[in-house]
Amino acid sequence: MRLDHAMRQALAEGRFRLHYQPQVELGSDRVIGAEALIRWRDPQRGDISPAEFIPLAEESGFVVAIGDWVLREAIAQAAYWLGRGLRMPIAVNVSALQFQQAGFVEQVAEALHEAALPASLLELELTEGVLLGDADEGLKRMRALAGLGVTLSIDDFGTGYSSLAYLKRFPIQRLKIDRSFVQGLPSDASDVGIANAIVQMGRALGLQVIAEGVESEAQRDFLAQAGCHEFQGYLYAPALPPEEFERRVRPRR
Ligand code: G
Ligand code: G
Ligand code: MN
Ligand code: NA
Repeated sequence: MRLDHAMRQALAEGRFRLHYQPQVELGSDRVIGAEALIRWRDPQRGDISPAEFIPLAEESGFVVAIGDWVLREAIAQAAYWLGRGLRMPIAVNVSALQFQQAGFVEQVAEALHEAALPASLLELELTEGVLLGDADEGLKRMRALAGLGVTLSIDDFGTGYSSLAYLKRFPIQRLKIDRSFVQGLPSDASDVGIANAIVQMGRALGLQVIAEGVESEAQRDFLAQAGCHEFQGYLYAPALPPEEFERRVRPRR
């Protein structure tokens, strides 16, 4: 069976899961949020990485259907946790194609409403590619989403096309430093320069800055002294099944 077909079947049969990677605050080590990352275990093929099937889904357009499911599932999880007294913002990856669908904003609003989830507990991670194409329409959508109270962030920041002018105009609250720039810290001079520049630019624009792919204390310490105070990466935890995430965040219950 072709992967594309298997993917459609997986969605229909409810085989996708979301795992949640902690986002941690400097100093307190408090978990301040979670990034939802899709997981797929196929009975025949075993685990299939989203790095493999998401690009394929983007090509075929099926990523829109997957993205709808991810959005609803993440919102349901945040609402479930909230009901259990755990107030945990969840960040969802939104592919450019999904963002550009007519009715995307309404869909987000409706999903939040149905789950009775405060919009402040949803973050949408956009890539710089979202801003390609119709930039005016994109800006309109971002403003409407921000107007709902949803947090918007730029994922994989530094790898795409966004100009500084865009950053100034767009209602973005957060930059996520791409892990490719974290990897070589603190020894690689280019990574040092890029990481410093992103943190300083973020601060100048009044944005939160979170570093992705933080694997070592040396990386974390460098980022901290550069002024970045939020981290995500294997140093803390990989993406975890929701029950395990909850146990880690709240050891006793
Ligand atoms: O979780 P992992 O590191 O294996 O993810 C690999 C890639 O797949 C990353 O680029 C990540 O952004 C992407 N990805 C994971 N989950 C989702 C999702 O729910 N939606 C989209 N569009 N991309 C995802
Ligand atoms: O593209 P995006 O930033 O959404 O992708 C997140 C991806 O990074 C996920 O596949 C996740 O599993 C992976 N990831 C998370 N933490 C680390 C880390 O510390 N090191 C590496 N190499 N990958 C990580
Ligand atoms: Mn992401
Ligand atoms: Na990234």
